[in-house]
Amino acid sequence: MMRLWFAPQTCARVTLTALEEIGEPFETRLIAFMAGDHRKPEFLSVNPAGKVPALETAEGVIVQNGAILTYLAQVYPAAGLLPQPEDAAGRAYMLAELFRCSSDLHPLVTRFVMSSMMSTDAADAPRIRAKAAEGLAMQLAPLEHRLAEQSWMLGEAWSILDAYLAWIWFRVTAAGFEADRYPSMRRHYSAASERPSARAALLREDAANADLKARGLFFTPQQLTND
Ligand SMILES: N[C@@H](CCC(=O)N[C@@H](CS)C(=O)NCC(=O)O)C(=O)O
Repeated sequence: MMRLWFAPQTCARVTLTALEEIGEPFETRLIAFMAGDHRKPEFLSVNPAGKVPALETAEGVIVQNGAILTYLAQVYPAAGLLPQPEDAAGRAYMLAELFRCSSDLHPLVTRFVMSSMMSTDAADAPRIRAKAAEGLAMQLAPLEHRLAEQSWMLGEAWSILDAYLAWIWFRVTAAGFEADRYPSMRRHYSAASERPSARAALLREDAANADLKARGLFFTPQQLTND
């Protein structure tokens, strides 16, 4: 059985949603950041980079959301996580959308949400946050435009990229990013959150949050910002 190492509210939500969409049984292991689990030997032996998500499979540990999602999409094609074009250009187009989430948007999310952790000088935080907001606005504008024309990231069919974008939107809006200027992103977020796999993933996060709360290790997205 696959085992996902995850933490609630993090980008591991995307992999969690993918596993729920597949519908095969899987185990989860909670990483409590506030307890420093991500720097402890048990987790570092799974992912030496100390980051979630990490997915243990029969074929070994797979890390990086982008790699995990392409792996799951190929191993479980019936789940329809990602299109599987056979031509090089079609595949490149699909991967570009995946990398847009993992390589362009996610680093901006981190800088926007946790700007005080991006410099040794706390006084830099407002500038880092403002610059990240600028980058987010630039990256989200074409997506807003696209989602005004079509239901999902890749057209009229849902893909796991929609769960990725929904997580990005959740993270930045919880940290105060201006949402009103993006009506199509808001519509997309609501639709993506209604998906049964997204609801199931959130239920797992709720259970993890209850565990963290009981241990005094819970934090809200807002507590991680500079606000
Ligand atoms: N590029 C990685 C990023 C993973 C990542 O940064 N995960 C965060 C949570 S959203 C994390 O585990 N941070 C802890 C750390 O960097 O120490 C991926 O897409 O999987």
